[in-house]
Amino acid sequence: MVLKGKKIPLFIIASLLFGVKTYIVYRFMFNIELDNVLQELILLINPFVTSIVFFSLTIWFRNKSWQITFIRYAALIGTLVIYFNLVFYRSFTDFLTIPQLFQTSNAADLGTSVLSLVKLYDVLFFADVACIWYLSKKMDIYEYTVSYPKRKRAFVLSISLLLLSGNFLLAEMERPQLFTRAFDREYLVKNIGLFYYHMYDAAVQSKVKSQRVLADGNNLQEIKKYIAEEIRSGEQSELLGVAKGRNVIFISAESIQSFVIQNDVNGEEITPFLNQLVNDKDTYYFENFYHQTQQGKTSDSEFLTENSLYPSSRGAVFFTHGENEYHAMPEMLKEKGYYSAVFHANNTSFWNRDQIYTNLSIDQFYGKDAYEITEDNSVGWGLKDKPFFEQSMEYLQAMEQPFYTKFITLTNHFPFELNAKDRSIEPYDSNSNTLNNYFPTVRYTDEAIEQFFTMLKQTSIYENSIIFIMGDHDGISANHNKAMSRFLEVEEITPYDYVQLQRVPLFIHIPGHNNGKVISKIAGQIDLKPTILHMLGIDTSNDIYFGNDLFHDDRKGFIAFRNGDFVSEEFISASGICYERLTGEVLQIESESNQDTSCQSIKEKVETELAYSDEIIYGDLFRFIDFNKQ
Ligand code: GP9
Ligand code: MN
Repeated sequence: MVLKGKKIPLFIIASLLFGVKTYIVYRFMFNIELDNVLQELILLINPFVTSIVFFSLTIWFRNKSWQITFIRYAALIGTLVIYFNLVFYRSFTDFLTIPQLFQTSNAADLGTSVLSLVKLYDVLFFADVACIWYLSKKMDIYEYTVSYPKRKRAFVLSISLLLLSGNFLLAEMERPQLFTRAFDREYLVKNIGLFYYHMYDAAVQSKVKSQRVLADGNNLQEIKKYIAEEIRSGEQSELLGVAKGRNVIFISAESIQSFVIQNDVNGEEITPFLNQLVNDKDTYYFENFYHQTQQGKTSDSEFLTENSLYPSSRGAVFFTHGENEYHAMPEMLKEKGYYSAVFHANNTSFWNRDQIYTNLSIDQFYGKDAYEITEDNSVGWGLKDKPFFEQSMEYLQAMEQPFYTKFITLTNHFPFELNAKDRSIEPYDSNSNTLNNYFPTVRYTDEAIEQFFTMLKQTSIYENSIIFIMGDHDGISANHNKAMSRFLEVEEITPYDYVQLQRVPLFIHIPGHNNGKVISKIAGQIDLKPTILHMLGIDTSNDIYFGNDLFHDDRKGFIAFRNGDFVSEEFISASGICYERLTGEVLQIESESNQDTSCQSIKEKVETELAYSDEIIYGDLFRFIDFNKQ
């Protein structure tokens, strides 16, 4: 390539190619929300600024073949970083974090899921890399290398750093305190690009690691004071002791979202059994119950439920802080004579469960090896839910009572595979196979839960138990918004709709109770620990947790999401927009005004609360407390 008689240096050609590619990925393959021209501009310049900064490092090599090797590998590694993020994004609508790279024990189990995320046209991603490698072998590439004098090298470096500062300055203008309030990875990637986001993530990682070493128990007083004043003041459960001495059967229903409840597809009911429970006299159904999970998905929902602490904003807390001291529900129940067990027909090391369950004081984990798994009785991720419950019954019947048990279903997991003979309803018809196939697997799980109830009723366990059914997290990510808007018959999925789609069902079934109803108050996974313990009549006054008893009116009034968004009785705050919760009306857009908004005061509480929970976990602060001696 020649411009005005001069050859354009290879590092500039590589920067341009890589910049264009990165921009295309940011703009068209990641679903990044752009609200104004400044955001568009930042997203456009960032890929080129980043490429120039990295590829121009090559001029510091005096040896020309090193220059070429550097450019080749920089292009290859850079492309792999983008590509891995893209594959991850297709499933989770999120970006990779360092802790996730170390969750290797999960990787082996992800087989079919990952394959369905890789597309044939992905080879195009590597086109510029192949080009650079090919050219550098075939043509006389040395003519395209440079040997600048020192002053010129310093000049190029200053220019690239100046460009970078310009990018960061614009980012800071667009999003003040971007780095200090960085709950939201999309904001980071949008403003500083994927590569600086990864560097930032690495810096956060080392900070988190040092926090445990430096922690002492001093901050616990402040945290306890916050909990006493803001969360628990005057807490008095209406249903205190309603299930005293009973067994607990907790069903964690994989990927079931509330939008399927009392809804139909192709004219067929999706969840006939759960719908029946909505109106059942022994059942409380929470229609505005939100999952609060992040990158740790099912494991985050378990963490929230057992501890009433928030999961990590990056990675899965089950992995990153699996060795911490906890004061989890199974431990508190053990003190009251309960035996605890988890049933889940997957590898026991998935999500590091085998390790953290011991720390949570769970007595027994019936994993994959406890089940008879054949080709015929499995699909997708493994043992189908119906044989899973059938085979679990034997263990359950032999268990000493009272027990606390958790059943984690699996069939309704992405990519929602199901053999035709197990299908009771047909898939939906839209441009998203994920959404289409979701409905038959949801129905399958609904039937499996119904059969489980039937089996329980044939034993004396049923009458002596309290049964919880909870959706662990969403199953349909924002990548399927288009198909989802078609199904829900709305024009588009706004940030408000997206938050509302994070509702998952919560049923509390108390055989013989006769006072059940549908409850519309907002609720979340953080609330389960105090709710369950109080229903069993167990005192929690010495405990440290961030949720509220769901059968108590004077609650703290908001459900916080890990990215700093929240839902309150009145408002929903999402993507910098404050909405009225019941109508979805936009009340204020954060970037357009600095005035105090109705959402603002709650937002501050949300951030304080998330920070306190992080402090406990990162500092492993419970090691400084003897909960029995307070
Ligand atoms: C894995 C199962 C699914 O054991 O719990 O995990 P998810 O991908 O939903 O977090
Ligand atoms: Mn799950």
